[in-house]
Amino acid sequence: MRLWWALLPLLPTALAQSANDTESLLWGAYRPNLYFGLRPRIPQSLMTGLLWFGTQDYQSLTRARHGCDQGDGLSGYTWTEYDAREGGVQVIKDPPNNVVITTEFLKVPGGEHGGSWAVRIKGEPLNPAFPSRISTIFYAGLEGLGGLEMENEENENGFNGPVKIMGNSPELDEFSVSIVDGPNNRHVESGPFAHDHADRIGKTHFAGLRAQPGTVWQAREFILKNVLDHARDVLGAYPDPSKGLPDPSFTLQLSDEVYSASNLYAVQKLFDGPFQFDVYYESGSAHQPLDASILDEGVPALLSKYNKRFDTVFPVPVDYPTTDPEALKGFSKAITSNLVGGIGYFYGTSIVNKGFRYEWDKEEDDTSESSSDIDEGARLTEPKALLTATPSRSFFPRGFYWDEGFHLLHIGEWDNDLSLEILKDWINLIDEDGWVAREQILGEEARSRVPAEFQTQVPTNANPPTLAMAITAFIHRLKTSSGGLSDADLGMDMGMGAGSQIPLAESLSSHPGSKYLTDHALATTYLKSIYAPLKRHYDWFRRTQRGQIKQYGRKARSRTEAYRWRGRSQQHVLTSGMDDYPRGPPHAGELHLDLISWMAFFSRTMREIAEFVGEADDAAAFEEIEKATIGNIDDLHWSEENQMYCDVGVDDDDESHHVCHKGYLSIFPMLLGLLPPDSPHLSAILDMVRDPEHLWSPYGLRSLSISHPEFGKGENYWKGPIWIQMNFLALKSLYTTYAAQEGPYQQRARDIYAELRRNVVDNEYQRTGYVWEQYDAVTGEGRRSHPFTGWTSLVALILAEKY
Ligand code: 6A9
Repeated sequence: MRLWWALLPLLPTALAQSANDTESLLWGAYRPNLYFGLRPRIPQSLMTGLLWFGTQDYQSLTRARHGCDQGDGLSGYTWTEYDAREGGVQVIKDPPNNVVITTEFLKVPGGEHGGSWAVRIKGEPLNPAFPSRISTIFYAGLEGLGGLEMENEENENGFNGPVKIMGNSPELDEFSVSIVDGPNNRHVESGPFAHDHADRIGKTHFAGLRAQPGTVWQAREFILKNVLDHARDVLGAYPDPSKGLPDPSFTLQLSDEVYSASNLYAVQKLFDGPFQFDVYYESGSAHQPLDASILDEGVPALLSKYNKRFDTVFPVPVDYPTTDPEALKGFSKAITSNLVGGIGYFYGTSIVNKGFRYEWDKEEDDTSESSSDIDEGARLTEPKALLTATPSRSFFPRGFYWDEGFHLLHIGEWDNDLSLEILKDWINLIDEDGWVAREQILGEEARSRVPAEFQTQVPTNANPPTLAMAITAFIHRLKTSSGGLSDADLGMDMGMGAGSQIPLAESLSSHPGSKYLTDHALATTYLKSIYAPLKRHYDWFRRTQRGQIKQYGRKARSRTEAYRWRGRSQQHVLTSGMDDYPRGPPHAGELHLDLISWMAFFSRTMREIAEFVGEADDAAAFEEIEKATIGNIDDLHWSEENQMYCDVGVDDDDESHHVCHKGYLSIFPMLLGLLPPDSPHLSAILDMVRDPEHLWSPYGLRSLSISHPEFGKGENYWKGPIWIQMNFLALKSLYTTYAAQEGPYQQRARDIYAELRRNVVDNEYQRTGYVWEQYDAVTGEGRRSHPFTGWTSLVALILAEKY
């Protein structure tokens, strides 16, 4: 009895922990546009970041590294391990400055405000035969309410001791940030680059700056200006960036000044050779002072735990043909870690133009502006918050709607509850009409990376509803984890070797991101909470992207289910996601095969979720629509003459006809698993897929047939190049449906699956260092943006056969 009373105060905590463990997700490398930047998931709060530059000349200062930029010439920046709740390790190789920098990030739970964390930043010469003289600047800036204060006194000549910044904010409460040198940083007195003013090297300088509200993200500019102003004070003039250092004893450094009411503190260290320093963020309520031992012990523990779990969740199959399974695992780990380490938290306004319509998108009573008025109706929205993965840290460090559904398939396997947190944020973006903007460019920092002409989003424009895939995947995980469905029911038991089934109970119990898979009531509550907005979103698609059924409709079994992407231009259908894929000329009467396929898939997901949350009537209605839509795919889009699925176009005489371009579009009903395994059209699709004269290449399926007259022409974005996420869809539908279920083409589907999987994995794997946005349709070489660890990371799922 006594014991029971003693435990009572603990109860609320225990209960709170049964909900999604959002505390462990408060902090993260949520500034993926930076090489290294931590922030919490709080709109206005503490922003931290790392800058570095070589001290050999002034040019190196102007090329100070901060935001990920292909122009920096780094040979790689890769999270080798990253777990959103625990931390990770990133390796950054910077040949121009002859340094490899490692960032080790460790979360330390405790207290009531999202815990503490520790970071170790290490540098080593890439080539020890050459000098490596680096200056690092770590900063912490506070947005919003609260304050920051430096504990140290100003010190003109620099010093060696630790630096401590005290702070508080409404959400984080009391905290401190300390920056502490490692034990072996080289003091220049003993090194080969010793010189008169050795006291400046190996020592610490700092500055306290004032950043106006909403500008802390520009820390790099403010900090470099302070360094240059200091140089001007010492030299009598701003240094000439085209020249080397005027005096070898002179080092570029911060001013060692602290302005009153500073909200941005920068702490600089100057190193010669290998270095190491730690940053400790201590949450006051945790009452746990941090020191080097937390990293000394915590990082190896984190790595060993990560590696063990990786083997369970994404095992490299023992029978996968490779000479170097360890390297293959390292690759799979890195792409998974970079996808998760590429998750960002964004907050701010975006630009929306409600008035814009193309001519062919105008309804009869439409009074909206014409295309020439595009800018007039552009307005800033209310600020919104979004936790999301990002396609590319250097090129596209922001949220993209249809990319995210793919990201969540991968993230959800590693950390189910994290994928639900992200999904929830996207669901929260659904507006009262049911619309979500394709590209989420939230706030000034995000906008600074996007040319003005690409910033405006239009509320009549859609993008493939891939969030439906994430919801379906969650429901399937739920069913498998609670034993409700057998593997065979889910089409996973194919006897294809590998044997990659998760020992689910084992991997679930060991990770905090599995609460929603083990607690059925929690899962149901979650699905109920997203059901209404999701339905609004679905209704928006059906209402606003509806197509007209004309002549072709004579044989259509449904009069309603036909679809057309709005917002296309003459040459592009950006809304479809396949920007320059060939289509017919724009017309109010055209019908798009990919969109009707997505709508069939979305209807299926709506049915699944409605069943799960007990909305039986809705489920029946969705099922009707799903059937009608799948029926209309055949009735409206199958061309008997061409033996393929096609768009529908309208010619000058107002006659409908099929618009057929062999490529990803033509195989959509198969990609999304909509065709039954005994469909008479499956054989033609598989033929096209497997034909080297069309889609088949030794590196994956091409977006457009190599025999198509437009293959490789123009921008050549979706006119041939190989996209991994589309190959993933093909592999997924083959594995779970066409190769798994009995049918006339089962064996052929199996053969194609096995070959395609190897082609995709082996091509990727040979390109060490970076993964790319797409791959050349003829040579398989990486093309366009890199690193691109958004949906290209799906290779890890393909390798482990986690579909
Ligand atoms: C242009 C230029 C610094 C294009 O991965 C994101 C999207 C995909 O959703 C889409 O299917 N990518 C694909 O066709 C990249 C889109 C980039 C648009 C922004 C601004 C800024 O350059």
